[in-house]
Amino acid sequence: ITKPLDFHLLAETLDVLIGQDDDEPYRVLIIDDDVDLAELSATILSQAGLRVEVLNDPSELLQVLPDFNPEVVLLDLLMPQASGTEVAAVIRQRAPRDPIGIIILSGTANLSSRVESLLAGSDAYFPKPIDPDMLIAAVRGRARRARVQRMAMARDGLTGLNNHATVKMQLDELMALCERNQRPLSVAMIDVDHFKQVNDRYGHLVGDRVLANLGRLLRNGRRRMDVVGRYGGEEFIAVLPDTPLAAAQQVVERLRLSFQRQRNRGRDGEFSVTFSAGVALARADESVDQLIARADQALYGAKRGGRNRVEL
Ligand code: GH3
Ligand code: MG
Ligand code: MG
Ligand code: MG
Repeated sequence: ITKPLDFHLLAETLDVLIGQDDDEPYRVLIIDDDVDLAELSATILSQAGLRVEVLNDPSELLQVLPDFNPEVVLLDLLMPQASGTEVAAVIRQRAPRDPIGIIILSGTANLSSRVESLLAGSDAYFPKPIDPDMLIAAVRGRARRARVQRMAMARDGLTGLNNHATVKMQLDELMALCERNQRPLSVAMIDVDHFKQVNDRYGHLVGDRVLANLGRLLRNGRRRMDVVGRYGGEEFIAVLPDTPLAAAQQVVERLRLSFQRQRNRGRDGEFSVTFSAGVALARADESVDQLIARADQALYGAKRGGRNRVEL
């Protein structure tokens, strides 16, 4: 006889596997015109450790959604301003790829409006009143899924680094933060040297492994505050907050040396690969794109100057 599955342990193991710290509570947005029922659900869910915000008027949805960024929206079906079905449709339309969970609760709805709410893109329907444990399980299950999927979508599949869209968003935020606090912020654009030759000589799978190794090196070699991402094919970006230009150059120089020292196995023996990098310091009132363009210019200088070097 096999032991029954310990679901609690399983859930914990899953969190460890995806590297998720449960310090950050799941966020739930409750939208219900019935103030008392909304408060009841809010109390149940906050006592279960979730972070809850309540809207009694769905027309405020678009003000709250971007800032609160919930993993789950819990919707009442019948509301005077807009039905839960309409709200669900709006949420799906504004971000079709977002795995945000939408759960509908209703006491009085007829079958066709329940069916419609599911067709509009909600994930589940529960009649009110819902058992508190069921509510917690439904919300937490959806929230975990949404968070895991969001994390997977923010990453690059080959290297596990933040992808282009994520890292640009993070750069935007960090630039604003450093400017507010009058701290320097530097950016490095990193481009693997003669990478086409690596693919041509050793094949794309070996090339992939080189990129994955560089991704690991950047992730492990970065300081705690630094953000590294895969900008495109064989191009990477490092965002170094609170770092003046000279210090940034040192950090990237250190990474360049460790990458150069890595041995890669090809079909006719070992080989090493290098990268070039351009570093730029953010200026006040500069846009993300302007800063990246200046780091790119520095990178171009490094390529022209003979590659395997870091230029400002
Ligand atoms: P340079 O030193 O001037 O940067 O030369 P390069 O050969 O690195 O530059 P180029 O832009 O000519 O070639 C980049 C190559 O990177 C071409 C492309 O096939 C390869 N590449 C981009 N993404 C991947 C990937 O995910 N895996 C592999 N194996 N190759 C990739
Ligand atoms: Mg209602
Ligand atoms: Mg390139
Ligand atoms: Mg290249």
